[in-house]
Amino acid sequence: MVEGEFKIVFTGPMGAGKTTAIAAISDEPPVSTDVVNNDRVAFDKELTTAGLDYGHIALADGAAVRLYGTPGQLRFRFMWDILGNNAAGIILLLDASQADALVQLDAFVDAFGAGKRSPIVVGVGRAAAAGALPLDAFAQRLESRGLTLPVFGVDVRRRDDVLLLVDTLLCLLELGDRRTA
Ligand SMILES: Nc1nc2c(ncn2[C@@H]2O[C@H](COP(=O)(O)OP(=O)(O)OP(=O)(O)O)[C@@H](O)[C@H]2O)c(=O)[nH]1
Ligand SMILES: [Mg+2]
Repeated sequence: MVEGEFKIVFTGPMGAGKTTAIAAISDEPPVSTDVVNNDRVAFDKELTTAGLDYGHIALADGAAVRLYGTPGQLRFRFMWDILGNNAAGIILLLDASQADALVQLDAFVDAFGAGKRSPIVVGVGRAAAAGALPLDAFAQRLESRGLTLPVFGVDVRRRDDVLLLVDTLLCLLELGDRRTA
């Protein structure tokens, strides 16, 4: 059983679904800092996060989870460090239909300490889209770097899918606690 309060950070490139994922599970409507997206070339959607997302959930097992979302755009890179500071764990969201998804995987894993500072769980969206990279490609890329991180196919619009990522992260945290106890 997991107890206490946890800070979890959702990160990943623009359009991967960080804001959507937090909205899908937060007990209250999340705080959002989305502004009009002026970079429709990078990702064609109406809004983009300029500061952070914030939501929270109380889990049945007694854990209170604070959910933070980073911006995806590189010009807000400084927010990754601010939000990643003191995070218990990281949920990295990627979009399998983007050609550079594996490059993004490397970049975000490195930016958040490659799982050495805090555990990372990877959620891959749009895996069923035409031309999407297979899930195995993400796991293999990590393995080729000597990293074993859980990789799940998710639809960030679905509460259960996002909760699976959170629960997996909490399990990893509990395991880490036991190993150091
Ligand atoms: N059709 C479809 N839409 C999806 C899927 N997964 C996510 N989306 C949509 O993709 C968009 C993701 O946008 P956001 O949640 O703003 O993404 P973000 O990661 O917060 O992006 P930034 O804040 O700009 O970095 C939302 O409109 C989701 O509804 C999917 O599997 N299929
Ligand atoms: Mg966002």
